[in-house]
Amino acid sequence: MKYGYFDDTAKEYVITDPRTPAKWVNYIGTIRFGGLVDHTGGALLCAGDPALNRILKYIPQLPESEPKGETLYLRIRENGSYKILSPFFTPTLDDYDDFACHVGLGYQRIVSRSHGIRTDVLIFVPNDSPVEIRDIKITNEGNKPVEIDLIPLVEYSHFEALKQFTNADWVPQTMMSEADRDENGLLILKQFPFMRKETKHNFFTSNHPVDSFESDRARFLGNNEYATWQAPEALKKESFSNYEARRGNNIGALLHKLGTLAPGESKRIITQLGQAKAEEVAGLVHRYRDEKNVASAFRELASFWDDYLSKFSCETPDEAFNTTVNVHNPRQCYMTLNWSRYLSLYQLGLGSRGLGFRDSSQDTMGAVAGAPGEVKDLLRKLISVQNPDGSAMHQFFPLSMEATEGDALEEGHKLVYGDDHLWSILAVCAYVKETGDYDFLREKVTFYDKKLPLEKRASAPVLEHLLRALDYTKTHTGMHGLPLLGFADWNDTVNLLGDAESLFNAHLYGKGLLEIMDLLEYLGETAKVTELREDYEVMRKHVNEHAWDGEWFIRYFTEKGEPIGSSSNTEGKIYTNAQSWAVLSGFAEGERVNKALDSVFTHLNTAHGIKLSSPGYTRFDSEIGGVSTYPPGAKENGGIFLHSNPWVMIAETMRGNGDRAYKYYLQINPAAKNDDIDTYEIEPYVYAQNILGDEHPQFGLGRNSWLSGTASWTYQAATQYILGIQPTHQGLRIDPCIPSAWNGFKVRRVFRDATYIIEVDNSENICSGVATVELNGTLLDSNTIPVQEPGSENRVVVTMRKATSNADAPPIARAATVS
Ligand code: IFM
Repeated sequence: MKYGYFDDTAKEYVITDPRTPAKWVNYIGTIRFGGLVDHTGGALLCAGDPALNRILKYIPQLPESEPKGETLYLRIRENGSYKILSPFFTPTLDDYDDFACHVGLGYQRIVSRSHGIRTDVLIFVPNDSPVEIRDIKITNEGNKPVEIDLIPLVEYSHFEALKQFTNADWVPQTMMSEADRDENGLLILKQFPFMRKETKHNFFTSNHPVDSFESDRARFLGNNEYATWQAPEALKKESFSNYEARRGNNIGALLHKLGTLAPGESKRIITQLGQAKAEEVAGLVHRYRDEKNVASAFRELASFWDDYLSKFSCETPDEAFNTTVNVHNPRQCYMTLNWSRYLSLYQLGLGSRGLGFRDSSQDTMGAVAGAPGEVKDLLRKLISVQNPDGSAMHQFFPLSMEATEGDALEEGHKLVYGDDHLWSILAVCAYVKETGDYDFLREKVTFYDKKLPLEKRASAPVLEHLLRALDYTKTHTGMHGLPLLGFADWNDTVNLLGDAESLFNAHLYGKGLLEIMDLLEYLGETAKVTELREDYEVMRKHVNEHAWDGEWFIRYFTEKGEPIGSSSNTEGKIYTNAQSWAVLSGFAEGERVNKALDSVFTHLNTAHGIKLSSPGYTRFDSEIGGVSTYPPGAKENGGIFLHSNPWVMIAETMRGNGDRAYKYYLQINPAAKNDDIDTYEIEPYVYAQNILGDEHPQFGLGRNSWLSGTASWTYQAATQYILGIQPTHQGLRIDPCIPSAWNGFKVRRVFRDATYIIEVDNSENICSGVATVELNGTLLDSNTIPVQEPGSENRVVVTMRKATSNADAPPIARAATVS
């Protein structure tokens, strides 16, 4: 609790000490307009694409004391001199009496008190407008009248984010600002690069008369910028210069003279930072100058989140689990749906990345219940960058829809990632199971072909795209009949040459086949199911014949047929994903399930989570690739790569080991890190991508928070496998695998527009085994509840029981999930 606490009633995390070990951030808006806001009020905003249309200049590598993107100054006038304060703590770093940054659902609210002045700033983006609102309330809480000036400030980036950092002549020569007054005399400061003047431009304004402004950073800081953000020269002057920048580092600094605030008196100023066409600016500005409209936009934001979160909520005996599953984890899933791995403090959205095919496919699975419409849109985009041969482009830029092969372009490597295309199968199947929108499978979507304009590209129904994905893997195998690795599989950093084989791809293919067979069975396409079942059995045979190492499964074969992830290796002997995915695919036979999962526990588990592999590679080896560029214990080289932890949880539930699955869940739950936060360092309210492993001297240090597949998969592990509430084609399946200490739990689930209030009784304290399911008072003979009428509310009572002898009625679930 050193830097803050969870406020479950408000669904917030509240940071009470701004000196956090790293910046802790939140996201506002969406990728259409939005970005991240840190806990000291800095912001990185963009519209549509962080690389191609960036608005604010936020340089994460600068010291934490620097303001980034946006800040706010207060100036108190005392006996002819000025006292400068930062209500956000940076950049003046003064002592404060109180500080609270409320990390909310799609908003940030920073409340601080210093020198008797309380500043309360609510920061958010309305659901339907490209504007960042900062609703600022200043209150004189002292016992003397105080004369106050308020100076909100933004610093712009060139819209081409990378150019901002690679060209220090062309960029500043093009950046310009202009001041406009509206019909009420209120100032609108516009900013644009010369070439974009006639199209959209950025604007910064407020609902209060502005005394004067600065638009050039050198003038604001002063003395050719040898002044600092702590003591800008402009703040020592009565008024700003009103200079309209014609080049240089463009900022917007608006000096508001609020006059004298009597004790107890408050003033409210609303700033707006937006991007729009010239003719649209006035309307937007007008709308959000009105306090009532701002309040109602904030209410609409809250109702978006209420609706999004209303699809699933649980009450279990574990409060930290409830908080994470009911609020923070699904919120993170929505942010990954928007931002993929593109824009965070770690993934800087500068140009080469875009949205990843594999990443975004997985992200959709965590957000599909809450945001099915947005998921469907993203699925369409993803499928449209699949190649006609069934493989997929690795990533695409959301504004231009241009796709690239990513790092697979590296010389000497294959041009594809061997796994990408298969992820869309899991994503589309999850979408149709959740929504029942089977028409989507028939919708025609184009294949990607860079050389052809969109209207000339071939197209096929979504289902055909998925079948081609399977076919690509079936027809691209190596010497053991296992799928080729390509440049890499899920693990981007093991880059083997030539026709190396990947067990991950084999398992993902197996899981994809299971999903498609389940779907086609439901659609009555039995002939195709028979054909695919044969493919499944062929791959299952290859895996078990070639990849069993004695105690665990092998992870790769090099092009010479040498194993990686085997006891015969000296480094990288065992890999987590080879074990968990052998269970998820259903390929692991008999006792191999238990042996593989127990090997994970014995060789890879640590107090901070499960490592990706062990032991780490100790020197750079160009034949194994990127993984050996990290020291042992970091990232994919034996680090705790959190994304792969929920896969082990899921596998454990599939063998019925709820206690082990839950142990794994708890050890990575960020909410549980709050007490050892100086080791972990990053936000306790979202999952990170990586924690340093036990081979590293800084074991336990987290990095790369927010944008990680951990969000989606941990959410799926918690809701669908531990609590066991699973959408299926036929209805809602209830199959919990919980810690035996739990006596039961409750869930409220909205599925295909009907509500299910589910109560699970586990008074026998077992992990799994559903004995009875009652729907609205009627006993069912299966643990899958058929889809109920839209709008209906349904009571579901579930009992979990041990089967003690053959004569007992056997549990109706958990019979044989693991074959
Ligand atoms: O699977 C990848 C992901 O696509 C990007 N981040 C790293 C992961 C593991 O290499």
